[in-house]
Amino acid sequence: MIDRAVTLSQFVFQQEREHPEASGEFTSVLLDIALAAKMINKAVIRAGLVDVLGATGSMNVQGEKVQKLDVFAHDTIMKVLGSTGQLAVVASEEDEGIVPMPDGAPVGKYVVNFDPLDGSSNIDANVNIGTIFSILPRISRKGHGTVEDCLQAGRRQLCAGYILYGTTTMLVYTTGDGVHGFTYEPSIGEFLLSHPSIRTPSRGRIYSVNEGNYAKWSEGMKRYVDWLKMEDKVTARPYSGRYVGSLVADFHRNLLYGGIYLYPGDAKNPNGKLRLLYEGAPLAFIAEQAGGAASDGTKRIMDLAPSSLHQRTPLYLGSPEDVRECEMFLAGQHEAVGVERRGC
Ligand code: P6P
Repeated sequence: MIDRAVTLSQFVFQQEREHPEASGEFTSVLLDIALAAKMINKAVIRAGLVDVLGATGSMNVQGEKVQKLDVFAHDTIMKVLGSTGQLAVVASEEDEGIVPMPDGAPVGKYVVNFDPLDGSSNIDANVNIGTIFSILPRISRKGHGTVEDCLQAGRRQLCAGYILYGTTTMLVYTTGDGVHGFTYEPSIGEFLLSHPSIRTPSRGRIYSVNEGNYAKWSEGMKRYVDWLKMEDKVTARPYSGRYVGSLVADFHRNLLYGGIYLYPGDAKNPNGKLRLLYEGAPLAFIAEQAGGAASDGTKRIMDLAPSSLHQRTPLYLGSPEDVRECEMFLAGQHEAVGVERRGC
């Protein structure tokens, strides 16, 4: 129960006071990301109006260049983060390589990996989209940051979070001390604490996957999803299928309600579609901090050491009992699941 309005800044500084052991120095990086999120939010919620406002070609009524929203989001985050002096290097899903700090700008000791606007293809349908970010410590000693600074396992993250843009825009993050959600109040330009200490149910009743790929799935994956859809009161099946096609929206709903998000590898793409650095690792940190789990089907996502910036990974994310059962099906141990669930 929240008895008073607490802003994101007040909350993070309060956390710092309560946990003197936490350096918390990256707080200003988190608050800079929140600033960029407010700027992106303003553009995202107006995106549908650009045509209505009579944008002609690539210029809108204010005479501004109308950018693709994901490019705008990327540029906005780069503009805000590039001048803070806190970062050594950033990596964006929108850029092929790493982006060092501008020449002459101070080089700091943190690294940010981010997906500036995940699910942006949904914007024209007014479906929620999101920004996903990770803050890590640099490991290189001096000078500009390096690609190795970005290619660290998820367990090295100091902070991970996402912003979910929509009629209600939310920022959800963890620094390893639980997961906390803030709802944006545009009239005062603040993210206000609305979901302190989010815990995800140990088991859900929702599965989120693109079943259009069914024919390309492994036998274990097919068997798991078929099993979820079978009628069985003892094991609370069938589950409900809920798939927005926007990872941050699907993940956020399942985080609160319980359930599992699945993006498997398949015959065509053995490592699936989603990126380890920009999607898997940050959401895995959040899932685990909320009591959930995140796997690539056999291994913990947080333990995977990326070998390239845009490396993809199969992703099974959400309620721990659901993720574990999924792993058992993928490993061909599905008979054990039936026995386990009945407790016999
Ligand atoms: P598919 C959006 O393009 C995205 O990266 C995620 O936000 C979303 O969950 C997934 O891809 C949807 O992919 O193949 O189901 O359209």
